[in-house]
Amino acid sequence: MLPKRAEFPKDFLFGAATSSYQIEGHGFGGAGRTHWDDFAATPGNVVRAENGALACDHYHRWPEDFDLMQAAGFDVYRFSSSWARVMPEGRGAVNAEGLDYYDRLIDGLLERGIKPALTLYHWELPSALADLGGWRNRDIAGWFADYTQVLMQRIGDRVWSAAPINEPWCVAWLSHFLGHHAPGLRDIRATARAMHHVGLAHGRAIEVMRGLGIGNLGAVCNMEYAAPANGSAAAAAAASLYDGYYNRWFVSAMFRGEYPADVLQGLGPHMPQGWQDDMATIAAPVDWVGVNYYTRKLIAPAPGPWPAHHEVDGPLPKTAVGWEIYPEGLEFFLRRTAADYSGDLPIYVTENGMAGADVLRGGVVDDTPRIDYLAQHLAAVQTVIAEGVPVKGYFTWSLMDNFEWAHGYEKRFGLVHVDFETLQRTPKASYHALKAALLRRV
Ligand code: GCO
Repeated sequence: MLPKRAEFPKDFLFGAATSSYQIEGHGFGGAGRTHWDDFAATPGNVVRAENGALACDHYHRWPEDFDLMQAAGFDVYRFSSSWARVMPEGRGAVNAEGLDYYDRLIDGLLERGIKPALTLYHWELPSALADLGGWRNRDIAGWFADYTQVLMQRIGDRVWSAAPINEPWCVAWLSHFLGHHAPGLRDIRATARAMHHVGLAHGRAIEVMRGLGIGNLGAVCNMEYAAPANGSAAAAAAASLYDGYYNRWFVSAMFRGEYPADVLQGLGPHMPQGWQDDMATIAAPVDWVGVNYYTRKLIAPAPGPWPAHHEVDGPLPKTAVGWEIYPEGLEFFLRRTAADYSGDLPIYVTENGMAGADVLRGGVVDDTPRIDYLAQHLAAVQTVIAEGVPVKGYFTWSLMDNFEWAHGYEKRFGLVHVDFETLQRTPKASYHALKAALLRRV
């Protein structure tokens, strides 16, 4: 059973989240090519080499999708804009169709009484900028600031909140060290640069938006609980380092203007020259912080160069992408974020959800495991709110099934089922359960 709205503070907001490349249909509306198109076109990177060209065709079907959100009683919708849709080459020429599209989305939300929570980058870097080194190139901070200016001077007056970059860890580490996401690099120097430039771009975008008079600006970081795989001191140290570059690096830079010393030991030699001078920009004040949380990892030491550890299979129940279900991790991060970094600022759970083995049968999708997952994580939110942690809202990932990156269309995270042949939407049991919980005000 999901907790009812009435069991949360009066001003607590419920939302659902999506991202541009995962739902829009990047082939429509004059958008430029992105590094995800290139990554997907390279054999072995994405299941069945699928890409976001059609996705959910939200580009045309957004009124239907927003009607579903409104009918469920959501207060706020977290979505992202595509840089290459606004500026197909990443710099210079602006695609008027792209700006018009985001303008329509914002007004479509406002007409339905839903607050627009915008993220300016959710991973689809324009290919023309990837050619110039992408996140390895320090100039990306300026390019991103310019894109922010172009888009926000058009729609910034009507967004409820804005965050520059979704999940800096994924942009930098997952994509440049592990190579699992575009551009698929496995290179420590590229990683160190991306780890720094993504923060610099964040700070520059915050400055631009402040300059435009836009308020309610935040940062969205993903966090994964790192548990030692065994009782040894070496495993504890390995888990702590993992926690450092995954969970502490970005919030430490943004809220304290410093990088964690344990991580700098490994990345320091590969950092761009003069990085210290950028820390004040990276720490530009924000108004809230978003935590994306899904799972935990067990970490054990391993031979080899820094960081000299690896992930070990864990014993807990797992989702369809093999992620352990561990709501205690969400409690931990909400507490620590407030205690060590953001203080009294509002914290939002900006993503939380699971992939399920969801099957459409006779017009119904029984995704009871997802309802249980949401119930456990909402209970975790209630626990820390009762302790005084200022959590002000919760967004489910995701409103609907979509392009799940390297998993293509195979893994389903949605409250709403999407048939990727017909693009028909079917609300799942979890959608109906959440709707019942949200519409109950007493
Ligand atoms: C994220 C992701 C989403 C993923 C989700 C599930 O911000 O982590 O942005 O794009 O689809 O996390 O893997």
